[in-house]
Amino acid sequence: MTDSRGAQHQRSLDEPDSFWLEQADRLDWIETPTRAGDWSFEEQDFHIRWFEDGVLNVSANCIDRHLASRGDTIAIIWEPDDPQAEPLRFTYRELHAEVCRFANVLKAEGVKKGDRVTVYMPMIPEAAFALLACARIGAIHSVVFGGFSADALAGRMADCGSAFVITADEGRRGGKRVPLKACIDEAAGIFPGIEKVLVVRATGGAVTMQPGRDIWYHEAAAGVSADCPPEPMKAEDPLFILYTSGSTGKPKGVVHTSGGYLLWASLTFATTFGYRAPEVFWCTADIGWVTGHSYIVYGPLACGATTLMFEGVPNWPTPARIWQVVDRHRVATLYTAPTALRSLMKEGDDPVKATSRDSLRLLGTVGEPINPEAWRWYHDVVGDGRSPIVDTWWQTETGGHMITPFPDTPTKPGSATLPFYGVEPRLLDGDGHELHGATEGNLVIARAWPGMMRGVWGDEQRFFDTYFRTFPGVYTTGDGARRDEDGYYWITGRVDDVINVSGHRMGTAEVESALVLHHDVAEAAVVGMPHDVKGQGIYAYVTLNSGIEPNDALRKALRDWVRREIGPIATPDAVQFAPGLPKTRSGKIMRRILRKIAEGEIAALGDTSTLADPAVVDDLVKNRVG
Ligand code: 6R9
Repeated sequence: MTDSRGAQHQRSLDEPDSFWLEQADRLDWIETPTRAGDWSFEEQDFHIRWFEDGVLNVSANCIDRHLASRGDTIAIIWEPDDPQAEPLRFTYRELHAEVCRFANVLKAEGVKKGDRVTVYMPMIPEAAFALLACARIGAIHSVVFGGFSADALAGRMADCGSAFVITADEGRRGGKRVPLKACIDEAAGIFPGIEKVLVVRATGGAVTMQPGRDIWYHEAAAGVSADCPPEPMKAEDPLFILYTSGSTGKPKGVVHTSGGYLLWASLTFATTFGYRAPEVFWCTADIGWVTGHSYIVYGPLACGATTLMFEGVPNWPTPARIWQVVDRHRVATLYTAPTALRSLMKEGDDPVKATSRDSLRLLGTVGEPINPEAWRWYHDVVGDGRSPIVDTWWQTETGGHMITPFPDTPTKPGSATLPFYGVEPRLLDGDGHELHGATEGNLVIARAWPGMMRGVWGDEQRFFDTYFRTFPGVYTTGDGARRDEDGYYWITGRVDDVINVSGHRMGTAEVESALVLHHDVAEAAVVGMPHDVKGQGIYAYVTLNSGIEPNDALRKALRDWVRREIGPIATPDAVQFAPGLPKTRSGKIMRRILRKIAEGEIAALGDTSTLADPAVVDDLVKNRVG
C-alpha cells in the first residue's frame, strides 16, 4: 500500500498537470478547469494560480451535490457543552435549508459578493452555517477565535475592512459563559467601521442591542426563503481570510481561494483519514483556527461525511468527557492536539478505561510536535493498540495536510512521516544550500500546491517577503525538520520567533507590543520556554520605567494586561523583571541568550562577548523565574 502511495506521489510530481486535473474531478464544477497549476516563486514573475478557468461554488460542493445521493445522511452532529443537554443533528437536506436561510439573511442585510464578513462565534451549528452561507453568496469570511479580545477583534476587522460581523449573545465552555456580543460592543468603540452586527441567540443571556446596528438572527431569519441559489465563483476568488501570527508585526490575514483550497481540504480529508461513509469524524479544534475550517467544515462536508462539532472542552465536567463523547456518537476518527492529550494523560488511565471507545478506527494529531510518550499513550491506552495514528504536519498557510501518514503508512512515534501528493519538501542549511539524505535543516517546499495561501490580505509585498525572500525560489515554512534514513520527516519546531502555545501560534512581537503599551513598562522581550502541558509557554522579560517598583502585584497586573489586550492564550506564564536586556553594540536584543535563560540552560549561553554590557546576563540568570 505504501508503494502505491509512493508511486502516486511520484506521479503527482512528474505529471502535475494531468494528476491535478484528474483530482479536480472530486469537485463539482460549474465550469470545469482545463488548466492546473500556473505559478512561479521567482520575484520578477511571482504568481500562484490553480484551476484558473474553473468556476464553482464551495457551499454547493459541501451541500447541494450530496442531496440526491445522501440528503438524509447526517452532515453535522452537535454535542453541547452540558452533557445533560440534547445533541443536535442536521441532515444534508436540513443543512441546505439552514445555510440558504442564513445566506438570504446576509443578502437582505446588504452583504455582497467580495465583502468581508467577520465571524466571532462560539462552537454552535450556526458558526458552520455562517461560513457556508458566506461561501454561498461569495462573501469572504474572516473567523476570529472567540477567545480573542475586543482589541484583537477590532484590529482584524479594521485590517480587512470588514463592516459586518456575525456573533452570538454568549458562548458556553466548560460550564462558563463567554461574553461575545459585549466584546463586539467594545470593539465597535475601537473600530468605528462596524456597521452591522448579526446576533445568534445561543444562551439567552442579557445583551444590549443597538437599534439600526444590531440584528437578532432569529428575527431576521423568520421570513426568509430556505432556498438561495449558489453564486458562481472563479477558482481563484478568495473563500476566506484567517489571521495568524508571524515572527514580526501584527497578525497577517492569510487568504485562501475557492477552488484550490477546497480541493486540498477534500482530498487530504479523504486520503489522510481514509474516510468511509457513514463513519462519524470528530475534529476537536475550534472553528476559529484553520484546523476547524479544513477538518470540521470544508473537508468533511465536501466529502459528504458526518462531522461532529463540540461546544465544550475535552475535560469538563470530568476528565472522561472526551471519551464519553466518542462513545455517545460512535466516533470512528478522533483528530486532536498533543496538548489536549498531555493534559488528559495527567489524569491517568482510569477515565479512559471507564469508556469503550470500540468505535475508533483511526486517531489523528495536529498543531505541534507530539512527544513519543504522548504518542504511545494515545496509541496504547486510548486506541487500545488497535488504531493507527496520523500525525499531520501543516499550517494555516498550507490549507491542509502537507506531511502526514495515511492510515496504512507504517508510523514511528513523533514523525509526521511522508509528504502528501504534490508536496516536495526540502531541507536547507542557513545559507540556503540543499541538504541531502538523512539530515536536519530548514523545512521548505519546492513547488506550489493547490491548497496554499494566495496572499496576505492587503499586503502583497509582505506575502513575498515573509515566505519567499529568505530562501529564493521555495516556500519557507518557518519550521525546522529532520529527515531520517527512511526519508521520514520529524518536525523539530519553529525556527523563527513564533511560540507554539497549546498548538496555537503566538508571535513574540505581538506579546511584546502589548506589554510596552502598559504605562509602567519601558521595554519587553518575549521568548518561548518548555511547558509540560502546553508544549511551549510564554516567558516575558520586562524592563520597567524608572522609579517603578517591581513586585508580584505588578507581575500579576502585567499578565492580566496581556490577557485583556490579546486574549487568554497570550497570557505570559512567567514575567521576569529585568533592569536591562542583553543587546549587541548595535542595539539588537540577543534572543538566543534570553531563550537559553528561560529554558534554564544556563551552562549553554554561548558567546556573550559581543554584548554591549555582558553584566546584564548575570543579573538575568540570578533572577530567573521558574
Ligand atoms: C494546522 C496548524 C502551524 C505550526 C507549524 C508547526 C506546528 C502543526 C504539527 C506541527 C509538528 C505537527 N505544527 N502541526 N509541528 N508536528 N503535526 O496547526 O496550523 O496554527 O498555522 O500552526 O504548528 O510549527 O508551523 P497553525
